[in-house]
Amino acid sequence: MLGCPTKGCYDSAGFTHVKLIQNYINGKFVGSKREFADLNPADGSVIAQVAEADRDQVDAGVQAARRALYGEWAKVSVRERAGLLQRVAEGIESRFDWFVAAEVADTGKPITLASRLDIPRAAANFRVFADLLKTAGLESFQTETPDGKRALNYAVRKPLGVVGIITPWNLPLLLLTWKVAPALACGNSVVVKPSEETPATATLLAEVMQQAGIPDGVYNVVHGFGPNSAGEFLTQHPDINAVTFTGESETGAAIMKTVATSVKPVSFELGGKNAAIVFADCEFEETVAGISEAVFTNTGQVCLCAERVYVERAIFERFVQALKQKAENLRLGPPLEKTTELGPLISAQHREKVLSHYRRAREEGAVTVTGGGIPEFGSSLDDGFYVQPTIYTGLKESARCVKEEIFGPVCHVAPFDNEEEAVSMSNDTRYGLAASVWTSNLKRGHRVAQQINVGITWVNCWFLRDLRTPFGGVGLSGIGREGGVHSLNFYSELNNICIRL
Ligand code: NAD
Ligand code: 6OD
Repeated sequence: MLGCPTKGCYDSAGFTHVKLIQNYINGKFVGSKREFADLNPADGSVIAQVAEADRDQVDAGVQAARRALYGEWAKVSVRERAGLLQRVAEGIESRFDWFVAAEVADTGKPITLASRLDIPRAAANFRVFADLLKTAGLESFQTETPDGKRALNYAVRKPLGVVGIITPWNLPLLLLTWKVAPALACGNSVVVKPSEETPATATLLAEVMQQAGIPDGVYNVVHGFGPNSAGEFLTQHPDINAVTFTGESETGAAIMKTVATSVKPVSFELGGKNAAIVFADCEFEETVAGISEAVFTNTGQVCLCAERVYVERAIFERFVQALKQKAENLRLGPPLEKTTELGPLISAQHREKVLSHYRRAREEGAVTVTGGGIPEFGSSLDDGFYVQPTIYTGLKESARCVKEEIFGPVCHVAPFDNEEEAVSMSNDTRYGLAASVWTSNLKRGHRVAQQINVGITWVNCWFLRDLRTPFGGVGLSGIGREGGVHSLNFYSELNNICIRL
């Protein structure tokens, strides 16, 4: 296993013993002068120590990535690159149980969720861009010149260079590979800074990269925090060519300021305060199940989760009671238990943030339909960061709990009287990531979906992804689109060539 420092940390039975998770620079695993603890959110125990990259190590990562751009990597043909990405996907699949165990230990998410969503999607991210790479075309125009002759314009793609990739803790490997795969597909080299809360799978991926034959320096991992740590050292670095970031809107704003002076391209996938609109003509049971999933998946820690649910008045009371039932039936428990549906929040600090929103909701006049506190287990899970799935009603649309992203297992349900009102309430936000519309009238589904100011609207479903489609947000929810050819466009420079014929 080439001495990977994460080897032995995780196996299919879960975490086995404490290890040091190291940085990965120029094809080597390296420690640092400073270390920090990686905690298991399910019981607060220490999983591993993590080497925090200092400024010199971030620089070493960037310089390794820069050298890689002009080395062996530059000579790899498109077909070979696609083959390498496929091998990375196979490498993830062949270590499936390790990746699942590492992700579960770091995040506390249920093993069933990591096995169904996070790790398969990570492999799929590499496959989709491997396939796209072989088929994506480019525009060309035959142009009439002023003197009646002709010219031919065509564009070619070039790598951007060294891409800095900074990712959050909620879907660690899924979101990291969503950016690494297209960046490598376009011939770039990358320095990734995974969340300090979830350092493991980015490091396991380094081992996969080595074994797949990705040249040294093409994929580098630096661990640490944001301000005055590896995240900021990376975004401040003069030799990176672009930054792609997923995380909070405020962090996106800070990164934008940092890179503004050197005018670097950015792609930002940021927060959301997503609406779900439920019409009285919806398939009732399917919709209740769909909304429960949209609110509570990953303990509400998905940027696409619905925190505002608008329900047509005719079915409002019945719907609230049915959703309450669903919430109360959700099984909170140990992440490795196959029957567990809801794990903890990521950290004590994040739980305090969510609980402060719960308190504020009550101060703002909310009616607590269910939840609102901390569950009791009578076991070591009481040292973990669990909260109850929670539903509120009765808040004004101007309440802070209706306006601000909470990022927990919680929603506010409000009634509406007509389509226009539902659209207007949904659009009354500074965010604009995702929405869902639930109706058996497809004409209305189209009509409403087209009026909502977001990057993606689902009709009678939620988080159903086709990786070729544009993904991103408007307003505070982000800048740019990734997915399919949109990713290729961000991760490459287009050079137009005009030939007078
Ligand atoms: P965060 O913004 O706190 O941290 C994300 C990453 O940025 C971490 O790696 C962190 O260390 C780093 N970072 C923090 N400050 C930095 C700085 N000044 N410079 C450079 N790097 C810095 O986000 P989080 O708490 O990890 O994740 C939750 C947030 O992410 C939520 O707001 C959620 O909505 C959002 N999110 C959005 C999407 C999307 O696709 N739109 C997906 C997942 C999560
Ligand atoms: O599915 C995706 O590609 C994606 N970026 C999902 C983001 C989820 C946010 O937590």
